[in-house]
Amino acid sequence: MSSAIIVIPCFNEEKRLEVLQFRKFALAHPEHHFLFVNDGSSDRTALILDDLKSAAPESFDVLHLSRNQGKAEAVRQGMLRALETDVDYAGYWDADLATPLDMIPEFTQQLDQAPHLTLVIGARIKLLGRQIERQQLRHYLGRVFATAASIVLQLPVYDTQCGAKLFRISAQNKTLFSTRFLTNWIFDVELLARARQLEKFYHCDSLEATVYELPLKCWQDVAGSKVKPHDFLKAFFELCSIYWNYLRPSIRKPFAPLSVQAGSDQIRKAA
Ligand SMILES: Nc1nc2c(ncn2[C@@H]2O[C@H](COP(=O)(O)OP(=O)(O)O)[C@@H](O)[C@H]2O)c(=O)[nH]1
Ligand SMILES: [Mg+2]
Repeated sequence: MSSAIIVIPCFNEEKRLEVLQFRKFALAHPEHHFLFVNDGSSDRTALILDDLKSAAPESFDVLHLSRNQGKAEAVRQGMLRALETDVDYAGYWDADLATPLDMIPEFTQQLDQAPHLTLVIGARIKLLGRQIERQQLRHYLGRVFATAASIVLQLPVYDTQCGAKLFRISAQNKTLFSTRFLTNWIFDVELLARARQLEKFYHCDSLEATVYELPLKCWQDVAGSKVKPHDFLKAFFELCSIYWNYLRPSIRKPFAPLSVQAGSDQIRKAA
């Protein structure tokens, strides 16, 4: 049975963290593990996470960052540690469980069934027979943003911003997290832009062939979001910055060297 480690970024989550849901899932799925990243929270988040860990250290671990650094850096720190772990897959998931934990086995199944896939991302598509409950304004703003992101990336991706993603452990995926992100809330787009660079400079397989968007059965906007209305405006400027720093045709050097293990495979393939 395949195993996964899921990074949960947490900033002041004492009111939203559904500890019981995590415990229940961990009991039913001992093959999966959680790494909570406490991003310098000033409430009781640290205590709650430490309790969770001491009750079941085989399922839960906590990384405490001494000061708040934002979701992108918290996820990056967690993923760097997760990708070094002896499991099959590593991913990240929003702490508010907008995407329920029950979806994790569906994500792992996709990677199990299709060895050519390196990344599965959740997609919030409002179809009949699914429960996608999103505030109308955020849905429409989100659709405009997603369309702009897809144009900038030149990739027919539907939903870059869903907070549930699972990566196959590979040197290529490690490279994606190797340096600090330029953006915060839209680092998911930056990740795909980085992967686009690996395609261009190291002839890695194309994102069209290796990324799978999994339409979620259930997703729910959870109150208490830290995203503010002006973040949407900021997101469009950040999108321009992603284009400029990663995707403009005149770029001659990738954001980071491909790590050695993947490098030798890929360079052999390119030769
Ligand atoms: N590490 C870190 N995580 C954050 C921060 N702000 C939000 N998050 C986490 O990011 C995830 C999504 O946050 P949320 O406020 O629900 O954003 P939304 O769902 O996009 O509206 C949750 O796991 C939060 O704990 C932050 O400053 N640092
Ligand atoms: Mg949320």
